[in-house]
Amino acid sequence: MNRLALITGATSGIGRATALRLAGLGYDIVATGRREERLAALRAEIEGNGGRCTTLCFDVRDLAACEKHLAPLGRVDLLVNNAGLAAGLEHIDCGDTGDWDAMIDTNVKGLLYVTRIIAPKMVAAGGGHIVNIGSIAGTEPYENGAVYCASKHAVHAISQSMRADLLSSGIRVSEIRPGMVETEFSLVRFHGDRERADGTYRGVEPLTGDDIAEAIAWIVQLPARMNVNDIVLMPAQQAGAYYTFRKNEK
Ligand code: NDP
Ligand code: 8X3
Repeated sequence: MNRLALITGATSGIGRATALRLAGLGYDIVATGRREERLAALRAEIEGNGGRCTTLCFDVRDLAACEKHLAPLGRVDLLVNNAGLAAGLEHIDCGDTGDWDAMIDTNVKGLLYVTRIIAPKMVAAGGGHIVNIGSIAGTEPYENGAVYCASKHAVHAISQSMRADLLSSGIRVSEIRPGMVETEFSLVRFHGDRERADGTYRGVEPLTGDDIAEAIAWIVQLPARMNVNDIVLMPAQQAGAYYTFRKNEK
């Protein structure tokens, strides 16, 4: 029987790359997201490569939908809590409260809802691995990013606590905290403004979704006695939230 990996937010970026990479390692994939046609395309690609993929289309902010889709799953060996977003980039006095709700409800509450349904299955099975996608924003608060940074600080705290909670059940918890990764992230953050989104990566070679997927593939293949608690992955041109070297700029 193949191992099963559940990846939230697999319709683009890091999640999609991770689903493909883990399918290549022989995992059966359960891929989630809200965009049905993207899920169908992912499934076709995995199946075209000889893998197995189930797709579940729902919003992680909706607890009832999480329960409806995830409770029927059997054994889950690996959960990648990836679904998330940044919405807006403004000073706190100008922020959009709808954006704030979206970030907190998705990045924090959505991750908790999914974990609450899957972790007991791992406890019952006597083991498993949970990989949470945090961010450098989880330890480096930056101007204009109060709520996104708060949500990723929460992911960082939750990851540490859940690691302790699940230790005696043989469940490993790892957190990956990337810097700049070129995905749909900035397009979503800037509400579809392509020019502004592209500006994020001006003069920089950012990480790719495949780079993060590669790290996840490494982490999950380590011997059972080993765990990566926390890994910060950066583009070579970025040292931190405030330090990016952009080529061709003074
Ligand atoms: P993308 O926008 O490319 O992918 C985000 C994924 O999350 C999509 O599959 C999207 O699917 C899903 N998602 C968003 N909201 C919901 C929701 N309410 N319910 C279900 N799924 C949802 O961005 P990334 O791949 O970059 O982002 C993945 C994770 O990586 C996020 O947690 C992000 O915070 C984190 N991260 C990203 C970095 C970057 O620079 N790109 C750096 C550090 C961390 P759909 O829209 O179909 O629902
Ligand atoms: C995404 C990277 O720098 O926008 O988490 O926080 S950053």
